[in-house]
Amino acid sequence: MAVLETVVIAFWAMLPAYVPNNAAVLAGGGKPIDGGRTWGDKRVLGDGKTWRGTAAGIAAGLALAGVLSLIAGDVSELVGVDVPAFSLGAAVGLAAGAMLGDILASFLKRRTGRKRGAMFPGLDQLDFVVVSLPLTALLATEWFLAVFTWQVILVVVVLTPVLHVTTNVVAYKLGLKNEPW
Ligand code: CTP
Ligand code: K
Ligand code: MG
Repeated sequence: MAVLETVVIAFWAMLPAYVPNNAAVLAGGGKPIDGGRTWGDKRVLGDGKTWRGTAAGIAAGLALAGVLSLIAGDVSELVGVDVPAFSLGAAVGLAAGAMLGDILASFLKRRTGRKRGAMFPGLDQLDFVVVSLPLTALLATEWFLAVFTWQVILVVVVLTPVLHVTTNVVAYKLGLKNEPW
């Protein structure tokens, strides 16, 4: 498979996992998932993980997967690369997995003494990949094996941190996010 083709498929297939984080930033606020609870002297998750942000993130990922599935045929023809439609299991795995990965990352950040918004290089950029891919493999095994070849996974691991850093810097400059990471 040509490199550019692999990049197109990797980006397309990951979109339902990329969008939830950004939607959560835009919609966030309200009741924190941990209800303010602490474990020891530290919060379990912190005020940065809210029910509203999580629900909006998952909804945005699912909606995007639906739209992409509708246009997959036309886009494939247009760009000359066979981009896949998303099965329901794949959409849920990618969208919910992304939010779950972000939440688990916050749990790890709090356990390691990092305050809300603190940076955790590596984890910040790949938390959602680490959970969304295995969850998708579990919920939509056939779809996952057909789309996520090892080449696609390699591109995802390289491309995701680059996209993550770029979108967060832009969101920060636009005043949508408190920190540029
Ligand atoms: N957000 C949310 N619910 C989520 C994820 C994010 O409401 N499940 C919103 C919050 O307003 C959060 C913002 O998006 O502050 C930025 O997300 P993120 O950088 O993941 O959270 P942080 O505030 O940096 O908190 P943490 O240190 O726990 O990552
Ligand atoms: K995060
Ligand atoms: Mg943050």
